[in-house]
Amino acid sequence: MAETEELYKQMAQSIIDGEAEQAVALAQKSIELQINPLDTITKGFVTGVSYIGEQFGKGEAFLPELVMAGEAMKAAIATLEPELIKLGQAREVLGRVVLATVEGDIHEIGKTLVGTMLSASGFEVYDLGVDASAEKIIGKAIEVNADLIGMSALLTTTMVRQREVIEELDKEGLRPRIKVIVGGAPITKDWAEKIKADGTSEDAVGAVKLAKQLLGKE
Ligand code: B12
Repeated sequence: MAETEELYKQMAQSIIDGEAEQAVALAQKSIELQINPLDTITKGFVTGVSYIGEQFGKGEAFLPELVMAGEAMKAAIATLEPELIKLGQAREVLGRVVLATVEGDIHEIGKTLVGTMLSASGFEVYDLGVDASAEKIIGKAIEVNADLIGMSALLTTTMVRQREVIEELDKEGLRPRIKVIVGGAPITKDWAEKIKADGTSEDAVGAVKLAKQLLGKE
């Protein structure tokens, strides 16, 4: 529908402009129009955040713009969260997941989205937030008797932390009982295999599918 396409464009633009209020208003409008919140995120808001990321990479956008875009993105996703939760119809607890962005990395938007989708699908999620050390992640996994650890890394300099956590888990004999999934913009299947993770996915819907597969809950 042309109207929906136009709305997606406005959503992307609100992120590019770092206009959190506008982003929230557009997210609310999408709810009124009963657009699938996952489409709103991927076809609308993510387009904007990807664009600003590219511009930043090319030196054509600067840190304050990145920060504003990040804030607008967070506000939009927070508005959509109740709708995302409605999407999943969790009836039983599928497993316990410890989720975190690795040490040295403060990107939280994708990780939080993965957490919301996992919760909505029936997983019990312990979200440790950002900049989480290996010790903190493993300690929590032991404490809550986790079935799965999910680690997000958005920087090429922090993705190595995922390997450190996996090595430490191996050393402590906690695998294969605890499965590990990794994700974030720079994470590839090759990387996941190389560090002996149990899998990766490039989006939140795929992360839920993967988690279910690994825990035999499909
Ligand atoms: C927003 C943003 C920020 C915001 C973050 C705000 C916040 N509260 O999270 C702020 C401004 C803080 C920021 C800071 C920095 N950033 Co930044 N940032 C971005 C940007 C534009 C978007 C990230 C995002 O939110 N995407 C939207 C979400 C929905 O997507 P996602 O995170 O990829 O998550 C999805 C998947 O990856 C997957 N997924 C994610 N996690 C997980 C986990 C699991 C287990 C699984 C299975 C799947 C999964 O599912 C998610 C949902 O679909 C990216 C560009 C990009 N294209 O990624 C740059 C980017 C990641 N940043 C970059 C840089 C360089 C920085 C800074 C170093 C800049 C600086 N000079 O200070 C700092 C680093 C600070 C730090 N120590 O972490 C670079 C990284 C380059 C590199 N190769 O390492 C990028 C790629 C921009 C660029 N092109 O240069 N950033």
